[in-house]
Amino acid sequence: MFHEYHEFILAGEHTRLLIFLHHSADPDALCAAIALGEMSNQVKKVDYLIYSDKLNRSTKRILQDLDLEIESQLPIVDEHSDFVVTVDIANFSQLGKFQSFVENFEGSRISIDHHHTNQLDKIVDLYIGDENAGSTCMMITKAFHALNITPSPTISTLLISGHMYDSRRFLHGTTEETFEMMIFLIQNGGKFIQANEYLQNQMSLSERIARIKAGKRNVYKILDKKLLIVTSSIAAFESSVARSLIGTGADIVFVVAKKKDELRGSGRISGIDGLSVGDILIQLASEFNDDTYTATGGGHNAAAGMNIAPCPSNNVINNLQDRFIELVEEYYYKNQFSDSLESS
Ligand SMILES: [Mn+2]
Repeated sequence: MFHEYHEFILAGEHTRLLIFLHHSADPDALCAAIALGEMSNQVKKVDYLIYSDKLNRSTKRILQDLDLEIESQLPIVDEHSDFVVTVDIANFSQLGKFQSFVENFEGSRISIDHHHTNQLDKIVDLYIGDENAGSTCMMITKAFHALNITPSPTISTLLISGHMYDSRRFLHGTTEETFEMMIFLIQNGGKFIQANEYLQNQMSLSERIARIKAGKRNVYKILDKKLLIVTSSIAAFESSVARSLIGTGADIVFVVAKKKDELRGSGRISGIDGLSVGDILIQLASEFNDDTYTATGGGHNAAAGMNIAPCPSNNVINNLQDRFIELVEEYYYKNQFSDSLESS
């Protein structure tokens, strides 16, 4: 998979790599980007810069510990010597303030991603996707392994950390091969304890308050006498609130947060066979995408997000949440029906 990337670098026209992360970049995105930069530099002297519109807390801690900084302003670019790679990104709207730069960049663009659906695959010059990898860090680990390139101890630790983050400490996207790759990283000096420490977060007071406040705005519906669908809205920490609702016992949740220029939605699902919250949010976004709003959605079966810009009125937000519940029902019964057809 990464052989094409390897050949692309070796072809030698490009000397600088501009790596873009999704907004509020998480450890999977950041660690994969640093590792990709170092790998590219080992293949052939290629400088690299990493860009992100904001970082999450674990990501900031990693950068602090390594004494690294990432870019928040765009450089002057030369489209002959620079090339762009987006990492852990399924669509341009996830780029935040760098969206229009990447959209309009006329040089070579590459996308490396592990999401279930990626809307850049037909747009970029080279798309490297692996939805079974569990994390972008695991994709990069496999690339080091397949290309016979040795990751440094620091890079190995970062790759362990990024995979642990995205897999929720080996709960999702984890197979026997994951542990083989973990052993590969540990043999190259990766430190498991350090990797785990990067991810230890004390929730801030405001995050805990967001979780408590969301309770007041929860709407729930029981489906098929056994599944609990919950929607909620909050000012911030929508993905944390969504996770906490799953922890509380919801089966499928959708939490929205109103921002100045957009609405951000976060969906989570807990173990309902054949139901993908990523598919549901893609469908939901497509229905709210019109002359007034730009809506995009996507992600994984178990966790996904959506954005609508500009931020819609409360009325439209209510419709959106109602429609989410309807779509869950539609997808759920469609699955039930196709199951019974298969078994008959
Ligand atoms: Mn990821």
